[in-house]
Amino acid sequence: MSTMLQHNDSQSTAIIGMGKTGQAVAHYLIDQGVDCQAFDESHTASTELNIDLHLGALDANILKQFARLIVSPGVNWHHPALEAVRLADVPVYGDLELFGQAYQGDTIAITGTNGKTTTVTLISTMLDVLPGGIEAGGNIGRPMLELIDDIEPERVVLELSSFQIERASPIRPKWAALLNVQPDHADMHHDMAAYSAAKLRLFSKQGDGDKAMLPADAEWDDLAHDLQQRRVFVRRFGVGSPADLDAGVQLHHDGSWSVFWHHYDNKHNINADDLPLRGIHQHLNLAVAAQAAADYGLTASVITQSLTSFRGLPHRLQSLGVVAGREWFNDSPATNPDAAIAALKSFHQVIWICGGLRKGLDVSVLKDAIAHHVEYMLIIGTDVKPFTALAELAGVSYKFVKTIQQAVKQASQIQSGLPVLLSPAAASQDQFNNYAQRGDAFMAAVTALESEAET
Ligand code: UMA
Repeated sequence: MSTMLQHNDSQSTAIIGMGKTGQAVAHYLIDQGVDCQAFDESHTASTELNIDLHLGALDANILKQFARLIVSPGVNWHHPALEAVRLADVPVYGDLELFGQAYQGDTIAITGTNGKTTTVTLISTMLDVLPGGIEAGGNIGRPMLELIDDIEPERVVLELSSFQIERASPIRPKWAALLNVQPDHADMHHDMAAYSAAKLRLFSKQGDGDKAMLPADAEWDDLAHDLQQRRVFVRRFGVGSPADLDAGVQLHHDGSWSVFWHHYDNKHNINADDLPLRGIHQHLNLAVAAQAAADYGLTASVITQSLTSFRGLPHRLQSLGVVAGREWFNDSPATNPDAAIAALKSFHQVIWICGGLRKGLDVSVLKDAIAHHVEYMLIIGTDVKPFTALAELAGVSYKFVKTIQQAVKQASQIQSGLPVLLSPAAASQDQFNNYAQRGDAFMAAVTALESEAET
């Protein structure tokens, strides 16, 4: 393979991975007149851009000839070829590095294990009413470099995964939130500490006048203190009282709850019954988004109107309605145990469809949620043993059904007529390309039941 590199070109760039990120990086660099070539380990990768694309295993000796590498978030940061390139002192980054260097506007950044997309979507919907509007990008599905392709927007809201944050020099968001840090991606990060550290880099450049939103849990107190020393305005959110917290969910004595946020000294709240979205975990995301909107000057009535009309995102604890005498819920993006626990807690009792690719995570943490909220477990996927062991640990009846279609069929025949929840607690890639395809397959199987009933 000929690399045809100009060794004296200080910007010559190898783009690693040609999915959405790689394509956007290539597009951006070509526009900048930068000499770049693309590499992808899959033999089926392709591009319509005018760029050399090399397929197959990454070869460190070739990559070392470039002045820098820009690596997609899905490529393991500790890939042996990347480690070898680093040893040769060639800088290795992700797309956030390029974004951080280029973008001069106002950045709102949201990270956390679960709830990022809902929060970012709502913030971008609400702040779009501001003069200059807002653009959303990052892990949400629109590569961040696409946001500054033609004209630079006045403000952006970025959904940032730990993979994106760890691959760049820290940026300085004006408003940044950490939603939660729960076990996930144990297969990609060396340990929880590394995963957590990646997320915390989001705050490391913040300074005077910036705002940081952190969970109320004591484990974030040191970070909050450190940020306050740097004159960052720190907000805390969680389940608790508006007297103690800036935003969150307040539980009332009668078992109901409300979502609250602050605008200067004024507290505002909405009764949870008035919100189309279910579950305290989703309502915490709404509270964070409401606080961001209030901090950007939106009035309580505009925020209330947005929260009460926000029906949520496809696949995220999405009700598919009543079919075959029971309600069906698609929560396919729940690719880790904590996301599934949050979903299970949104119900009194459910029939639970779970399983998939466990990513090395400990599913036994689901035991209590299952014991309290699950009548019957239907297990799909290839990583079966941890889930059957979990059912036995929680004392819940279960069946291994392998496919999502069989799970839906079985669930429709369970006498209790309880709601059926797909919230797998595992990734989808053992049977599907991604969680969206898994959710689509679930919805199609439920729709097929409906058609069967009609014929
Ligand atoms: N590839 C390799 N070697 C590898 C792995 C992948 O060559 O070891 C190649 C693949 O063959 C493929 C390309 O890299 O051609 C895919 O790159 P990618 O996995 O980074 O995917 P993108 O299409 O660039 O999408 C990425 C994010 N994907 C991941 O982080 C896994 C998308 O987040 C994001 O929306 C997009 O950039 C735009 O910013 C998705 C995601 O699953 C939603 N994120 C994870 C999550 O939310 O849990 C973090």
